This record gives sequence, C-alpha cells and structure tokens, in this order.
Amino acid sequence: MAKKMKKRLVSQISSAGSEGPYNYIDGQWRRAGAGGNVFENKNPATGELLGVYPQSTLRDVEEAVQSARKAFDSWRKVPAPKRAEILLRSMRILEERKEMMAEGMTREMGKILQETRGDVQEAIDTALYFAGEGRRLFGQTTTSELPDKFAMSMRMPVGVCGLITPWNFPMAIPSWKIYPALLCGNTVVFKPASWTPDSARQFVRALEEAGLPPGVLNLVYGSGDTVGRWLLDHPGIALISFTGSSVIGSQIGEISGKALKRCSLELGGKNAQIVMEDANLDLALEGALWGSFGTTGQRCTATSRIILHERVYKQFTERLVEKTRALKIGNGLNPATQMGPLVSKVQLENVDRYVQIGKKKDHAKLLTGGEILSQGEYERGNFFQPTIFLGTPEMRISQEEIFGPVTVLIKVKSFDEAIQTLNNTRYGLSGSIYTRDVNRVLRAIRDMETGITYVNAPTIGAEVHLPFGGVKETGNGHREAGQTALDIFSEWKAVYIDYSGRLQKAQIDTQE
Ligand code: UN1
Repeated sequence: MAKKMKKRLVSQISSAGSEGPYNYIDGQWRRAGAGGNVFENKNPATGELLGVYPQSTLRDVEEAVQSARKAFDSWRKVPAPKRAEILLRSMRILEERKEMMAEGMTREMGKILQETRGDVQEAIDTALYFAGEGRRLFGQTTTSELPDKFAMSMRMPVGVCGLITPWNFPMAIPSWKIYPALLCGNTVVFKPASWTPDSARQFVRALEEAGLPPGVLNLVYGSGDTVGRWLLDHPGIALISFTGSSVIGSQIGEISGKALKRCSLELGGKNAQIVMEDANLDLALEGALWGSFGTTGQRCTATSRIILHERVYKQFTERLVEKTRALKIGNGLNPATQMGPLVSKVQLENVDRYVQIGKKKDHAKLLTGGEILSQGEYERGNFFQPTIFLGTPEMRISQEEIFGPVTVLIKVKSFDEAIQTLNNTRYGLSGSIYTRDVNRVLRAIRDMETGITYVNAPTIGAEVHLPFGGVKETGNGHREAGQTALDIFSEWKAVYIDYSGRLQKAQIDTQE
C-alpha cells in the first residue's frame, strides 16, 4: 500500500477515538510509539482492507510490561471470587456481541459463520468455567508429622504472563490463556496473531468494559519476531504461553529454559482418524469430512490422515471423494458456504507447496482437489480446493503438518497396523477411531499416543473443561483448558503453621 494511503488510513482510524485499533496499555488505547509502522488486516475471501494496526516498538512492549508489573501487586490481592466476577461480566458482554464478533472474525480470518460463532462460544464457555473457579481455586490441607502444627498448600500467581496466540481460533485460544491467567491473579501482556487483530481488540474491550483495572491486561500488536521476541527476552515476564508451530515453540522453549521462565507450549499436530471394517461408515464419513475440511483444515486438531481398513477402503474413499467434491467453497459470511478461504496468501502458498510435494516428490495419488481457486468469485481470495491424496505412512505429506484442506488416506490390513500408523508421527495431539468393537475401543484408548482421543467422533471438537494438549512434539507437557490450565498459571506454595509455641524439628523430633 502506498505510504500516503497508509498515513490517511492511520489518521482516519485515529479519529475513531478510543475505539481505534491501538495497543491497550495501562487501561488506555494508545498509539504505538515511534516509527509509525503498521500492518494491514485484509479479508481473506475478498481482499478488502479491513484496517491497519501498529507494528509496536520495543518501547511499547516495555510500557506494557511495566504497566502489568505495576498492576500485579494489587491484582494478586483482589479476592479470587471478585476477580471471577469481572470474568463473568465479560462473558455476558461476549454473549450480547456474539453475532457481531462472529461476523467480524469471519471477515478477518475466513472460517464460516457457524464456526466463528463456535469460536466466540468457546470463549464464553471458558469465561464461565474460570468464573466458577473463583470460588474454588482449591488447595489442600493435610496433617503435620508434629503436634500442634498445621499444614496446607495453596496456589500463588506467577507474575506477568506473556501470551502469544494464533489466528485460527482468534477468541477461543486467547480465552484459554487470558481467563485462567487472570483468575489466578496474574497480569498479562497479550500479543495476538497479526491476521486477527480485531478479534483480539473485541475480546480485550469486553474485559475492559467488564471492569478490569488498568494494567491487568495489556494488548500489544506486532510480529512474533519483534514483539513476541521482546516479551520472551524481557526479565519482567515470568511466564510465556504460546500456541503455534513446533519450530517456533522449540525456540521459545530453549530461550525460556535458559532464563528459567515458566513456559507452556501448544504446538503442531498430524492427527489421524482410523476407520475399521466394522465402523458405522456414514458416521465415519461425516466425521472425516468435518475433521479434514472444517476451518479449512487450519486447526492443530485437523484430520490430516485417514487410516482405512482395506475392507472398507474402496467404498469409503469413493463416498468421501464424492462428498468432498460437493463441498461449497466461498465467502464464510454466506450461510450456504461449507468451507472458507485460507487465512492468507502465505498459507495458500504453503498448502500449494505441499500439494506439489505430494504429487512430485512423494508420488502420492491425488484423488481430488489440488488446485488454487482463482476464477470468478474466488479471484480476490485465498481459496484452495479441498484435497485428498492416497499415500503411505512415510511420505512427507503424511508426516508434516500442512495446516490446510489436505488429507492423506492410508490403507492398512489390521487394527494393530492402524494404531502403529496413527502413532507413526512426531506429533501427538488428537486421534480418533471408528469401530463398534468394545475391545478395540479400549485398546485404542490405551495405545494411541495422543493427548486427546476420540471414539466414533472426529479429531476436532474438544470441550473447554477437559485438558487440551498433546504428547511428543506437540507440546512440553502442559495442558490448557479445564483444571489443568491452573497448573500453568499458578505455582504451589506449601505453608506450615506451628502453634506449639516451641521449636519443633521436622524429621528429627519424631525420632525416638
Ligand atoms: C486448534 O485446533 O487449534 O478441539 C484448537 C477443537 C477446538 C479447538 C481447536 N475446540 O477442535
């Protein structure tokens, strides 16, 4: 975009007052510091420019961290049930604005309205869950080995949390991090993905209007290389929570490890759905279609491999290909659309690159799709055909996360081979099996190397009160959502209260 036009846009937006797309620091919507660099937010279905947002400077990050540090001392002392009331009020605001927020989200990242409504709903569910937690946040009391002595454990906040979130769930994933972080008494600097700045702003607005004190939640826009990196390096940040690729996650883990920063990582997936010969095929088909092409395949939980027993392979494949060809692709705001565009040109090119690898290097058999859509209504958007390959387990398209509407069918001869194939990946987020055999169900639950396991349901669709996360290179052992999120955002303190009035020595006074 020409410099002049950028300037005009920036000044138009600045005249929009406090609602402008500025950073949110210390309770104020502030223009980013020197430099005035901005990035554009475009509709991936139409190419329409939706707004410009600041590329924040180091000074902005510094101010955000300082404001969060300043707010921490009073926020951590606000009783948890009071903190929870603010969460609950923000939930009501999300409920009221659900439709508007969903439309805005579809406009900025492309997934269909039904799904963006689900995304806002996931944030609502998370708010309700952690608001309830305000009156629990349980610790333990226990006995002491010594007389007249009391012992207990309690959760303490960690400090200032740097939260770095992706664009595929622009409200749900920030809510998984922000709500438990705040409930536990931490303060936050939030860096959302640059493809979804408006959803981040809407979400922060809801918490601001719900009465969150200044400095408790700060929003700083900018790239991962700059703002993300500065947060990671900042000594004032006690904890980094990141959702994104395994490559970046491993770098974040390394840097955090050296600095002894708390760090939770939610990374890639190469999730598989197994269809056994005794499965309800109609159900398995519906699941495969939704798991592979929902969110245009841009979920960490997306079904990117379908493992088929050879006895159902032919029938299943024919029907899946037919249903895939019939999918309505288009602008997610149109209620008839079943699959929207990819979020960006970069993602589109990435998917195309993988399809070329599948065809030319892996020599996989392309069963349907494989092309960029660029004619007519698709001209200005980032559209790609839903794509199915027939492949083998070791191919690159069967091993690497594509993050687009591409799935690979793999034929197997037995249950054992199916499980082995499912586990043949460095990732371990979600996995699914369709079968009617109860023994196989229980074996699959035991043997799948996945953090989330589905039986007769697709690989997507986790609920917010259960642990979300994966094994192997999908993460570093943490689980978001539900109770387990509290373990990310709090630290345990053991407390001993001696009311004997004398010095009692643990491990020593008990010796006779
Ligand atoms: C993601 O895949 O990036 O389980 C998050 C699901 C959603 C969350 C997905 N509730 O599919």
